[in-house]
Amino acid sequence: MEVKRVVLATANEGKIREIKMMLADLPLSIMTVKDFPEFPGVEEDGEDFFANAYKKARAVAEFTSLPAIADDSGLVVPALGGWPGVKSARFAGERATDGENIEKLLELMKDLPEGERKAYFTCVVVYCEPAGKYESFTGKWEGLIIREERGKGGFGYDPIFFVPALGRTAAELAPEEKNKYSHRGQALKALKEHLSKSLKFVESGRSAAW
Ligand code: ITT
Repeated sequence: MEVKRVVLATANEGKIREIKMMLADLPLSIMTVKDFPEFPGVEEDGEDFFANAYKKARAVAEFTSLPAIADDSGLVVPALGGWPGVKSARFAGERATDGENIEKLLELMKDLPEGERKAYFTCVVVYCEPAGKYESFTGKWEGLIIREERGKGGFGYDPIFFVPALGRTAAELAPEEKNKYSHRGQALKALKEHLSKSLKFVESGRSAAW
């Protein structure tokens, strides 16, 4: 089977690892924006996750003339009015590290009782072809924000995101396990079904999208 190229419109290593693992068994050659150092980047000024994901996927597909996959995701804490939300990556500042973002969130939540520590991760994945045709896929993962970090896996807010049904934080899950339950895993599962169908379609010689 011919291998098709796609470009991941993300520079986040944690996302890249998880997306590559989820799509590993498709006949795809997966590149990232890092393979296009002259790509100027995208300002993430959208009002919601979809707007940012679409903007990233569209810009990379146009720039590279290849199909692109973007992920916009974040942690939503209803007791904080939805924060950090679309600002999750830069919650503690423009170049904030995961540790600084966690520290800021824990400080803001320090007086919140257990009943108000519910949170969820959300993810919108957009797949966009160079001509502009696109599809989007979503996922949501519910949990609780605990008071101290637990676990070394994953990235971002994973060490403080506790999943009651699993009895562990997202950072205590093996990578395959995180992909099985996570917001990103759910969105990518739907993308994968979509891509599997399109790849079969291409194999039968009826589409020029790739
Ligand atoms: P790109 O725009 O290059 O994809 P980014 O990190 O700036 O990378 P986002 O704007 O989508 O991406 O921000 C997502 C942030 O939400 C991410 O940096 C984490 O802080 C948090 N996040 C998203 N998914 C997560 C996950 O699975 N585990 C932990 N934190 C996550």
